[in-house]
Amino acid sequence: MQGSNGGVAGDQCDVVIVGAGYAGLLMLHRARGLGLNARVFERGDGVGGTWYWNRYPGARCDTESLEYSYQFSDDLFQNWKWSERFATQPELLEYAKHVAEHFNLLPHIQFNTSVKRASFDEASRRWSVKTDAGQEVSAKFLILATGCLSSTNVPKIPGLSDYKGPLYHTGQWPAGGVPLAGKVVGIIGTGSSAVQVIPTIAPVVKELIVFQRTANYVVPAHNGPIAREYEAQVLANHAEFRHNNATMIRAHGYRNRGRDVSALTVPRQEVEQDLERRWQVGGLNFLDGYNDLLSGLEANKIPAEFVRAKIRSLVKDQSVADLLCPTHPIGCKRVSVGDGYYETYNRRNVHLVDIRSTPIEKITADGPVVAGKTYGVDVLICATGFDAMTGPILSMEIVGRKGVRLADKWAAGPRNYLGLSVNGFPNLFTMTGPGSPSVLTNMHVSIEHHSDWITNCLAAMRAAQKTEIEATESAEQNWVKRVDDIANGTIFPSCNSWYLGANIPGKPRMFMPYVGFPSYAQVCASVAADGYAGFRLT
Ligand code: NA7
Repeated sequence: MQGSNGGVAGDQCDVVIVGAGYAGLLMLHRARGLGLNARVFERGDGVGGTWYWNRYPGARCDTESLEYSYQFSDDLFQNWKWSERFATQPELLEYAKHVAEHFNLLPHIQFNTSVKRASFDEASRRWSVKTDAGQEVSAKFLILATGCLSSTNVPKIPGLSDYKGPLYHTGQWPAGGVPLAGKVVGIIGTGSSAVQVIPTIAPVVKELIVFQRTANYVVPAHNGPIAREYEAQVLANHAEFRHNNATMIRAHGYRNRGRDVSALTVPRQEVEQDLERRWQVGGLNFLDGYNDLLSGLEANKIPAEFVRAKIRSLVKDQSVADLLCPTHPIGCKRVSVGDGYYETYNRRNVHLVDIRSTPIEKITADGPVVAGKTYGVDVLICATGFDAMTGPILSMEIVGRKGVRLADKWAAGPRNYLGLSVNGFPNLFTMTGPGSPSVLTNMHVSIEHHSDWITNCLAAMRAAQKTEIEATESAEQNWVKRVDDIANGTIFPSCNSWYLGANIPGKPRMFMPYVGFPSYAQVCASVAADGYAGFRLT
């Protein structure tokens, strides 16, 4: 492994990192810390990844700001002040810029550049990376920090291209914003993005027509200015704060941790009191009270019914409330966090159209047609989510040993080892990809964990004078089975979520993330301690 800390290299470097979101930035910093010549390609014209693209009205994080922060640097952690309990998109983007500048990362990032193809050359044992600008760069290591929710899903509804008004996807929102005041706006989708858009724009638009396929569980955020007293406590106990959160199944929310007992063994009234307390606190820890709310369908019915009762009490028109009541197990699809979502349906200018019982038949020049009725809209918003986890990786043509394409290898679903490495694709690492806890966790913790693990691995290789690492086929098979077995002990496979790829027509159905950050981190640590067991090092 050669190394230099110089600027953007020519056509040879040690490491190519794809993506300058939070994962890519940290990986770049870490690789440079090892003295490697690392280069990032980023398709946007700035850093921030998810927070660069998702600029829709009301966009904010659903993990609390102090937890959704890089924690590897005490200096960085102590010297950034968040304004709100749940940070807004503009502030999250500022944070990414601040980090890039603070660690002098910008000279090593090439913006407005998409990687189109990466192939492993068996003669030179290097990756050849080709960009949309026609550049070709050769690198020893290829690290994909492409994010999990960065390939937008625009539904293939007949006639969509006939629509004459402006059409936007929440995940590709124009940087300058979109004028919506006084307009009739249609929005398709009621996931986390829509849950943030709907209450934000309802007061300014003339009419808002929401096309709902699946009703969603939304718990309150109770967002507001960050509590400075709490912030001071956290800053004073940074190491403990970081450690405690990493012991939680989703790597956040230690201060709201629950009891290690089944909800079914506790009097119902007591469980409901706990849920009410959590509802008043707000945030994603709503389901953390007991150990079986996400693993037992019977126990899961208690919080599900609790939220449905809340919906019925918050929404005045009971026929609308009925439509807004989800029927799938709570948490099976990602729970959304937001303020004022259900109450927004009490507004006279907000209309809910059920497209579960009668799907959108087509879209005409004027707008969507449902049950023979055309809903004329001035602006149409697709809040229809993403081809999650595998989408961003497979948007590039990745070719490993013996000319095998990753898209072919993953035709029946993603297969890898530790969610980090793929058999047949030496010296390739995926960050927060399928097979790792990723989207089920506080992403910052998962990102730091992966960047630490990869950095330590590269350092260990250098120390042992190894130049190539590749997951073995059997380690990969065992890992895929392990991820699947764990998921099968939970409620996750019981509904059609994007965790399973079920939102994308034709995508193989396979539960992609690993459930449980602490056990995952433990396995990764013991693999490294065992001299990278399950990997072939040459
Ligand atoms: P999500 O959570 O995937 O939500 C997408 C929404 O769009 C959801 O309500 C979908 O209904 C709906 N959808 C998707 N395709 C269609 C079609 N073809 N027709 C009608 N409705 C459709 O994406 P978000 O952007 O809201 O959130 C993504 C993540 O970002 C979120 O989980 C957080 O991690 C942050 P469905 O449920 O599939 O029936």
